[in-house]
Amino acid sequence: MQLREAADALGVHYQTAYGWVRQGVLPARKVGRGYEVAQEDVARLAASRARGSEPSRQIRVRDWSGIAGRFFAALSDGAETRARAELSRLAGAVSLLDLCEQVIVPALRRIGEEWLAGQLSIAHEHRASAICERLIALHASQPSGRPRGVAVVATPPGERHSLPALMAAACLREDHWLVHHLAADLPVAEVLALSADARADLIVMSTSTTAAANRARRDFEAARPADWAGMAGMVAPPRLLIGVPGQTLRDLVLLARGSTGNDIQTTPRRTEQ
Ligand code: B12
Repeated sequence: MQLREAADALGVHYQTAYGWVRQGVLPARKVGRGYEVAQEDVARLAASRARGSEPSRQIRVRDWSGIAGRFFAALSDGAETRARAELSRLAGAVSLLDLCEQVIVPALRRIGEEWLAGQLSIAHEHRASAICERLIALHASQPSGRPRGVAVVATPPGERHSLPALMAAACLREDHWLVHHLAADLPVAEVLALSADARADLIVMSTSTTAAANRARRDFEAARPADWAGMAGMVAPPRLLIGVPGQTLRDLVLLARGSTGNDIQTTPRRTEQ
């Protein structure tokens, strides 16, 4: 079958399937301008993904900081193709969590430092963010199989830094959560209503400043009984995780699984109606 059909059958973007071909994860034969893959190879890869395992080719990266440096340079030049190539070389062979934590996050931090130092303009920062959004979307996919639970991911009112929430959504998906990603700057009442509707187990609020995290905590605590009303029929209200700058995506994944205690983890009280 054609690679595009194989990508559809595997439930991934064409670029992801193409990346697997380039890395030798999915055997393929070049025919004209496209690729042909055998049905058995697609079935084998689909079965391995359904078992929850990543595609088999795992590599140990020795020089994360070199890659992050090149990725940063591509981002600040607005060279999307170069930035994409840095990630595509690794995609499928390392987890998306590592791709974010080891490459994208350090590059974004550096963008922030250079912006603060007046070396990059606001327009450069916006361009870099938009490139990151497209590249993360390219490598994010919902694994098949039974989800671990349902999570709603957003940023609190006034928080326009949407990338941490995008990365949080992508990494939770990789960890087999079914994620409703609501992007940025949402009123708490809206988040609660959708969470009730989606019967969420978890609400994740991503923030990039301590002020936004404090505001989020205050807004959730102050939410009116009517805002929680939709939760009334649920066996248990969702857990609320509010991320603060300095915490990592790995912290998030562990907190979401409930395998580590942390005072940031807030269990919302059910308010009497
Ligand atoms: C890109 C960017 C922007 C873009 C955002 C575009 C977008 N689509 O997201 C734009 C241009 C909009 C922007 C605007 C502003 N920005 Co800005 N921005 C950044 C930059 C460069 C990257 C942001 C980012 O994605 N960070 C993600 C990673 C790199 O950071 P992190 O905070 O450690 O995030 C981790 C955790 O959040 C974790 N995580 C995610 N979710 C969850 C959930 C849980 C539960 C847990 C445990 C973990 C977790 O995952 C992330 C990755 O590990 C940062 C630099 C930086 N150091 O972050 C500045 C930065 C955050 N911005 C800053 C500022 C000041 C602003 C503005 C106020 C500027 C202004 N005067 O207008 C506005 C504020 C807008 C608003 N109201 O929100 C400052 C904040 C300083 C501070 N501490 O207050 C920073 C740090 C830049 C700097 N060096 O000074 N910004």
